[in-house]
Amino acid sequence: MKKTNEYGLAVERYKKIGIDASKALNAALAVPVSLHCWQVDDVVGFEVKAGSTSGGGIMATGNYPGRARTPAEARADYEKVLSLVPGKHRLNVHALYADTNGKQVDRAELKPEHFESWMKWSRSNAVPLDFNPSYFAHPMADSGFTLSSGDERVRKYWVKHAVASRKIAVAMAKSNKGVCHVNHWIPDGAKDLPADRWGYRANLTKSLDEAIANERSVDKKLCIDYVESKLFGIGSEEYVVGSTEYYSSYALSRKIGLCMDMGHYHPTETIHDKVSSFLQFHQRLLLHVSRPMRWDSDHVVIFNDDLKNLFLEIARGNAWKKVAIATDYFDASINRIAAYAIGLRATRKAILFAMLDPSAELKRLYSSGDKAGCLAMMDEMKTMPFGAVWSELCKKAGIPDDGEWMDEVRKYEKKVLAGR
Ligand code: RNT
Ligand code: ZN
Repeated sequence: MKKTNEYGLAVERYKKIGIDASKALNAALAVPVSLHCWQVDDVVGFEVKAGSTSGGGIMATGNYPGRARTPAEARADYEKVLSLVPGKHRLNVHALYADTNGKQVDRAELKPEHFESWMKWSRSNAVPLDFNPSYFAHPMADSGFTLSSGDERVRKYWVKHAVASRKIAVAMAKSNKGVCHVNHWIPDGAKDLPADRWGYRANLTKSLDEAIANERSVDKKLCIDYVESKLFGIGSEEYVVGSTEYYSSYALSRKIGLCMDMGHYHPTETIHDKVSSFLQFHQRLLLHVSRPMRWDSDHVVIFNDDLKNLFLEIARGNAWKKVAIATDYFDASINRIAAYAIGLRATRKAILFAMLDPSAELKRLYSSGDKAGCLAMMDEMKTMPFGAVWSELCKKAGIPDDGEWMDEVRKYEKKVLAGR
């Protein structure tokens, strides 16, 4: 293929600093990003509900028209999204997106058959599935506690859901001839000072051990479990049972994965510095790529410093094999297909940006004492002809370039979304 002039010049510029842009571009395309199923419908899901429920501490705000109301509508939307985002993708399905043909199926009773249509879609689109038990938006979660509940009936119920979910994950892994990443996030926590911080955490340990660590019926080579920590939620401002300290320790002691969500820390705290700490000891990390705005607001991900710094850290530690990347945000106030495309394109851009990092040279400069030279180079990387490499990446993937894809969204909005 003939190189465009702009790309050819960019290749030369990167070559001058020892970077092979075409190699970086190919490497960036190969990193799997798991697309969250829940931006399509504002985390509502397709369950036939058992009763009124509380939200579980998360909330999508806005009422932009065009929300997907059925699995078929959602899948049509994912297909549109996938035509607008370059690179390798997976689809991250939540248990509350079960496709049960109008039948009410209790979460503790969910089986692989209730996700058969997802697995079929996954195979025919060559998009492997990941999975999440849904421990929220359910009458059994109304007390604010699930796996950590002091009510044995409630606790046992969610343990059952966890095991059922992990079996579904194994079926998904087999269907995709690979593995399935399973993320456990629970909303458990207290709005105000709990009298007993200890009991809930002890209960959670007991539940996780029953559902994961000591559960022998699930193949751990196929079902890769992660636990997601959090600092606060709506209605759990004072105390969250599954804190970072708690889950980091749990994951480490039970040899399972740890999930870091970019919105789950103090408002000015970022996660890039944590990667090299956790990966000294942990086996693997799952990253929930999100954008907090003053709180865990789950804004659409953009190509900002937080995102760049996160992937730069993975590149500088060559840790791509130890991290799984998944998007997690939901904005109901703008076109949802565009929300997906913006966030997934930004994620892939940040991966490419990291692949183009002159890590070896930066390390050499720094360790030789030339800290100013290192800082200068880091800053100058931001104004390299990155856009030309990104355009080439889009072209190679057969995906519309910046400035082109939004028209596709507008057409889809007129043709499909407007009719909902
Ligand atoms: C909530 C967590 C969790 C959810 C999804 C829907 O704060 O980030 O990952 O967003 O499971
Ligand atoms: Zn998350």
